[in-house]
Amino acid sequence: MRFSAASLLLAAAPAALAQDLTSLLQALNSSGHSRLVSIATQLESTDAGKSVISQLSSGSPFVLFAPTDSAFDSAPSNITSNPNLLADVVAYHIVQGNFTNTDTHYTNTTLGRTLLSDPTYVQLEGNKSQVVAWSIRDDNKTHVLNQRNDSTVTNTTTAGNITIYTIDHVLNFPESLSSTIPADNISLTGVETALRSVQLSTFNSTTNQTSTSSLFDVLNTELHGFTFFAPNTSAIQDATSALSGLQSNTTALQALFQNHIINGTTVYSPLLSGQNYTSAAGEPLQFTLNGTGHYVTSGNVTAQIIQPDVLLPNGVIHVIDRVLVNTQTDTGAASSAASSASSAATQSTSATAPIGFSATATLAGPSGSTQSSGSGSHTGNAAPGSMHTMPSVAQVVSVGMAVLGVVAGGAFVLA
Ligand SMILES: *[C@@H]1O[C@H](CO)[C@@H](O)[C@H](O)[C@H]1NC(C)=O
Ligand SMILES: *[C@@H]1O[C@H](CO)[C@@H](O)[C@H](O)[C@H]1NC(C)=O
Ligand SMILES: *[C@@H]1O[C@H](CO)[C@@H](O)[C@H](O)[C@H]1NC(C)=O
Ligand SMILES: *[C@@H]1O[C@H](CO)[C@@H](O)[C@H](O)[C@H]1NC(C)=O
Ligand SMILES: *[C@@H]1O[C@H](CO)[C@@H](O)[C@H](O)[C@H]1NC(C)=O
Ligand SMILES: *[C@@H]1O[C@H](CO)[C@@H](O)[C@H](O)[C@H]1NC(C)=O
Ligand SMILES: *[C@@H]1O[C@H](CO)[C@@H](O)[C@H](O)[C@H]1NC(C)=O
Ligand SMILES: *[C@@H]1O[C@H](CO)[C@@H](O)[C@H](O)[C@H]1NC(C)=O
Ligand SMILES: *[C@@H]1O[C@H](CO)[C@@H](O)[C@H](O)[C@H]1NC(C)=O
Ligand SMILES: *[C@@H]1O[C@H](CO)[C@@H](O)[C@H](O)[C@H]1NC(C)=O
Ligand SMILES: *[C@@H]1O[C@H](CO)[C@@H](O)[C@H](O)[C@H]1NC(C)=O
Ligand SMILES: CC(=O)N[C@H]1CO[C@H](CO)[C@@H](O)[C@@H]1O
Repeated sequence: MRFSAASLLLAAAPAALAQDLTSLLQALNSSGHSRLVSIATQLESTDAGKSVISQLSSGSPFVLFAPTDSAFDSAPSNITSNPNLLADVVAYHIVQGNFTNTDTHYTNTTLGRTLLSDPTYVQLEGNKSQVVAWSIRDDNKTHVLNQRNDSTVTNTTTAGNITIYTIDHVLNFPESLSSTIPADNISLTGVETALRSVQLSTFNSTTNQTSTSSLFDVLNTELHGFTFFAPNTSAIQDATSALSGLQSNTTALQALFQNHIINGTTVYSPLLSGQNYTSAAGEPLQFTLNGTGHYVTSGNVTAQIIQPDVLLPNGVIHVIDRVLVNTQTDTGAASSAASSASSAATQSTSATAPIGFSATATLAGPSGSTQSSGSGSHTGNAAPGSMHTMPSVAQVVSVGMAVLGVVAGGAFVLA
């Protein structure tokens, strides 16, 4: 019987932890998670695995996304064969905090911080650990966002302070911008082309050398902690004339795209509500939430966030429906925002509830009368079937053709 293998694990655990671990393993076993129970035993073979088990059994509240046995059967085989990867995978299924009675329907996306902090997979500011995002859809089911397979919670139970969400797939970690763009069915290929054409000089204080990389490479690998308001491909196409007007002005194009970025801070959607941030160009970014949705304003352009919380290893994207055509800059404000972001990042915070919960709880008010309806075809993450799944080959080809059209028009070809 699988559970007897786990008694080896229990024997190795400190007595104080053993009781919490026993009740957790029993709960998992009786809810049919025998693979997860045996994986817990496997975790004892590595330091990273032991650390995950000891945090989980510390008595602190957690939400454990518990994949079913068949979810493990259909997961890539390297997950279970590589003990270090396995520890990271389990860590990504453990969310810190008690999420009961924390009603987050106001933004319709709930995010919690996991135990996954391995720098191979996570490069957020201040070495923060990665988050999981989920949403309750019209089918009344909890769907985990940004997954290759639609992943839903099929049962909920508790063991001590741990809430167990049975899930029908093993969750995958957020992938880099370059891997995320082709997998995204809301279409960011237009903005990829644009970002690749905008060069940015960066000063490396270790080597004292200035080097040039494209804004795409900066977001893909160089920045640790950022928020990018990414216009979708049709927004880029709608702005073709404004963008072609700037094509010979490198400074203006740089400013325009930096006005879509918060440098140094990963701001998930619940934290946007009612807040102001400074863009990487030093201009104010303002956010509003009303009955039709979530909006961002820069200069005189307001765009709607149509897919929030596309998670990346080193930041987050919110997909928007218009280009924020603002070429204003304020370099002083930009560098002071970046330096306060880096000092804020080092302050440790304990994750005990959904991210942004206090902000949204205040905004939602007692009656919840201003709750976002998130209706229409543009609900992004909140809409069924709009998740981060692989588009069909036909979709990829048609988007590719559309982008080629924009490029052939010369909008992003810098002299
Ligand atoms: C849900 O979990 C409870 C408690 O472990 C268990 O009794 C029940 O059979 C489970 N239901 C399903 C559909 O798996
Ligand atoms: C659950 O958490 C509460 C408060 O955080 C704590 O007092 C209690 O001991 C914990 N329970 C277990 C079984 O660890
Ligand atoms: C979801 O729950 C609501 C309220 O309980 C109910 O009216 C609705 O029919 C449910 N929808 C589905 C698809 O079960
Ligand atoms: C979470 O907190 C609520 C009180 O807000 C408490 O009733 C519940 O038992 C806690 N859940 C767990 C799993 O600790
Ligand atoms: C700066 O240069 C050093 C040495 O080449 C390199 O390790 C480091 O990653 C660079 N920093 C950035 C931010 O590119
Ligand atoms: C970089 O410049 C600073 C200040 O001018 C100097 O203290 C430091 O030694 C230089 N580092 C390198 C690697 O040249
Ligand atoms: C380029 O754009 C910047 C910022 O909008 C503006 O100040 C500057 O005059 C422009 N340069 C040219 C040559 O048009
Ligand atoms: C955001 O900026 C607007 C306009 O400057 C201001 O009215 C508002 O009070 C600011 N909000 C916050 C939370 O600072
Ligand atoms: C972010 O801020 C840092 C520190 O001021 C700066 O070196 C870097 O160029 C900025 N990146 C972007 C994309 O603006
Ligand atoms: C919400 O705000 C947007 C942008 O300001 C506006 O276009 C829209 O009409 C507003 N919706 C409601 C219901 O107030
Ligand atoms: C927005 O501002 C730009 C430059 O400041 C101006 O050219 C444009 O006409 C303005 N657009 C609207 C809709 O006000
Ligand atoms: C658009 C959408 O999915 N809205 C959902 C937001 O969450 C509530 C439940 O909290 C659902 O009832 C809505 O359908």
